[in-house]
Amino acid sequence: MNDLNRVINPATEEVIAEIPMADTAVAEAAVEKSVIAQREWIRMSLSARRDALRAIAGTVRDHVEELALLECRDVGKPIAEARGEIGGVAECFEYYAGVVDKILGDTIPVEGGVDMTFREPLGVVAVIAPWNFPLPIASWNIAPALAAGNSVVVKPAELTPLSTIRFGELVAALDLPENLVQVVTGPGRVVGAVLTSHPSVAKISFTGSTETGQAVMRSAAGTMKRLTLELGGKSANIVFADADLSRAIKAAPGSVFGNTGQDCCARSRILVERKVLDDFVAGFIEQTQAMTIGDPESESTHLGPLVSAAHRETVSSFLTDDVDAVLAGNAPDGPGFWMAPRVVVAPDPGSRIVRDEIFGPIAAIIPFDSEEEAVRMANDTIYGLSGSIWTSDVGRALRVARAVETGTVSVNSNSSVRIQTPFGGFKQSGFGRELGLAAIEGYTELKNVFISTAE
Ligand code: TXE
Repeated sequence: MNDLNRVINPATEEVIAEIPMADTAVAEAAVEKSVIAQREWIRMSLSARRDALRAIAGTVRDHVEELALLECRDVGKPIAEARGEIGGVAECFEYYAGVVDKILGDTIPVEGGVDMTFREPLGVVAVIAPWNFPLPIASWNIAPALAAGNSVVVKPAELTPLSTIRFGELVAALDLPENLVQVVTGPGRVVGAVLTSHPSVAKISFTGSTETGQAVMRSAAGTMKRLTLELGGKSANIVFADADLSRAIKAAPGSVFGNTGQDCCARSRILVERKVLDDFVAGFIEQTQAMTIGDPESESTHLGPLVSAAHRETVSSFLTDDVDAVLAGNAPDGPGFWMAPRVVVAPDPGSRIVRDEIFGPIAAIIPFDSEEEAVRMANDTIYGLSGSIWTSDVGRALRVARAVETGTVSVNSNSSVRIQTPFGGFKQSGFGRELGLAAIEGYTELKNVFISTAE
């Protein structure tokens, strides 16, 4: 181990922990230990592996408050949301405990024998996690990886390692193969570089920026690693004039400002049919102003600070003098990396606000005149992660849902993620799918076995 990483509470700017940063040798040793752990794991019975995943879920449930408070202080996330998200981590392990003995193959009709397929584990999986939903996103990858018979090395983001470190300690205290799940803290350019190039790592599950995802792909190419990449987004929330407008308005602020906008599924482009634009804008600003911004440890807080001073600077860089932004709330003065929500109506279609992932509390509301134009605008982005359609016309809902180039889309809802359903991107939002049974494909190799029945 080398330097210490000073972890800061973004709501107070206080140092809340000092974490050792792994160097190359520590990261390599973790991979080697993971190889041994995987061999032991895969020799265990199906029922023992199922029970192990249940035990992980159980220990997370027993420590929900502690893990939620760590997440709240580390990310600046409102405690009520953090609690719900940690509950989701337990559910994720419960779900994949049920999957352990349901990883099926096919029997395929062929001449001269019997042909069948098996889904074999990959070996060591490295999970490189982001700072916006630290333990939830790590769990979406750890749980299916384990269920499919792999071992895992997790690298949390430098800014927010605390919940993942504690999770690692809780898992280590269970009666599981030693080093089955290891947490290695450290910088992406050091630990990440080892994990993405080490010949004994079979797969990388990465969540982060599109630029870093490209670097991960390049590094992983040398040893042909399997990849799941969940990258940026610029999702559209399309509101047609025939929608239940009050429901659409009520739901919209949370879908872009939730987690203070630091959400890859943030609906940061709200496309509104021009006929209802004025009503929508007025209602949206009113609902946003009703959100409580402040102490993340208060149960009534809706929005906390941004994760770091540097990130607030990046987000603020979108608010140039030529941007006509409506301030829709009051943030505390500081200490803390606060930023009140901003709403920009009808921005220039070529502007950074419309094209780039902001990852902060800035929403663009953009008018459209026809269904065709709405679809064209929704697809006019390099990203394709999530999105929503608000309409009372079922035919239109299905037409537009099929036409938008995005991995997940909701109708009359702004939700994106369910443990049972596949989640992942089109285009430069990445590839591979997390969650649901689909995730198992990403953690297994498909093996074909032919047995001759010739006499
Ligand atoms: O992300 P990075 P950053 C987007 C969002 C945000 C921007 C920058 O727009 O403003 O990315 O955030 C590790 N090899 N998202 O700089 O760099 C790093 O240590 C291997 C969207 O924090 O992508 C961390 O664990 N790993 C997003 C993880 O990658 C490397 C969530 C993510 O960091 C590495 C987060 C390397 N060379 C940011 N360099 C989403 N999809 O939800 C860094 N890392």
